[in-house]
Amino acid sequence: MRLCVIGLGYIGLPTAAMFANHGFDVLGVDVNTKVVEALNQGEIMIEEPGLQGFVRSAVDKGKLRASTKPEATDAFIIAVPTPINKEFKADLSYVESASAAILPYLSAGNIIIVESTIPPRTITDVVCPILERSGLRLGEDLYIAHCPERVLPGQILIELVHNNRIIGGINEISAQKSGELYKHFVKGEIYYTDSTSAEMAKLMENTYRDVNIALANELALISERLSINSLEVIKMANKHPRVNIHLPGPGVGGHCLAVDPYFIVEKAPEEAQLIALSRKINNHMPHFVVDQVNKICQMPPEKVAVFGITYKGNIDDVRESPAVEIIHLLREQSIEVSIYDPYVKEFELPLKLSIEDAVSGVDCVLILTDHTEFKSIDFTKYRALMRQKNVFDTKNCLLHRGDGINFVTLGNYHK
Ligand code: SAJ
Repeated sequence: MRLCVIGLGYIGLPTAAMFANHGFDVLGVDVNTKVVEALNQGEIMIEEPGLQGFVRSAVDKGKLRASTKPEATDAFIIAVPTPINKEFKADLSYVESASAAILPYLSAGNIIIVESTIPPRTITDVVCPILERSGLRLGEDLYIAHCPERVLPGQILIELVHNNRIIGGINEISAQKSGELYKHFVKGEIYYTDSTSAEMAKLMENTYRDVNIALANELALISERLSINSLEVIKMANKHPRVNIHLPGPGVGGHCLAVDPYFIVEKAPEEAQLIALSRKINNHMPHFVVDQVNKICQMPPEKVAVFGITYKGNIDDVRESPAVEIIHLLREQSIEVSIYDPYVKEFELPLKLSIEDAVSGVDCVLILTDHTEFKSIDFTKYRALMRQKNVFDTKNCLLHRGDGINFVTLGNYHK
């Protein structure tokens, strides 16, 4: 079976390789010629465990190739980005142009699946009207479905196979036909629904997590006021069989949790009050962190070492990372920032290449990401290099907390 995957990013590329390694003839399409050229050589331009070898094996078998233009195939999967614009509304231009780009190649019997995260009603109100221009009958000649991706960066290849999938068709046959495709590799359950329910379910998954984290972050703020250890409180509360409070931190980052809730707010601003407030609470955390840095230091801080700038641990992705905002806020206060993140190759500011270099002369070490290798750092070893001996761990990840350093953990203000 022939398949065309539009968009070769964090979702499209692993999905294309997955189908190709399961016997499909896959054409990956991307507007970025560098991505296309690299893929045709078996090379990838994103970091994801196991992906390089997986892609190479599909390319070597002749099952996966790339182009800047689609071709006529049996099925099309759209996996392009849906960023947020300045008005906090979904920018659907990539979904629209991908839908329009496949029009000349469509024929009766084709399956069209949108995996991109989209606001509710996008399939019916935006994608279907574009596909109607093909002259083919939707739901009869063309089978259309939304099948949201749900994989966690860092374990995409495992989750693609083992996660449950939701398939929302514009009618039952569309959902069934789309499900047949995924059955080739999905080991989790496949659940069928309508396209709008699938769109909203995907958004609610990430919104649930964002709202839950906002609750944890609010608790961290309360715990500072009341001198409580909120981390201990969460641990204890979660011993209840029906409670699962998430963890506080320096803010919520990434292109999913920090973005998707706005797609709901955009569509129902009057009603989506809790969702909007949660975004506000999480967006406030970088300010709280910077205030804390000022409080922790015995003398006004002049230099701070930031450890970790990615939006979460063990990845190279800095999109929407709270660390970027925190660095910006520190610099606004004329505090010099030295940055250390072994996962990041390029950033808008220079990166330090060693721990010694990063902590030299600083008033506070600020841990913003829980990369595994940070956990075992013993900062007491670097004590002499620091001007003021403060370490602020916003991820509660450090294992060594020896003497001679003032260790503070975000959320633990128990006195
Ligand atoms: N975070 C906290 N406290 C927590 C958990 C996370 O502050 O207790 C922060 C992280 O540090 C990070 C942010 O939240 O900054 C998001 O991280 P994440 O691990 O929760 O999620 P993502 O954005 O990497 O991936 C999410 C996943 N969604 C859910 O778990 C419901 C993933 O399955 C989705 O496929 C992905 O969004 C997506 O593409 O939508």
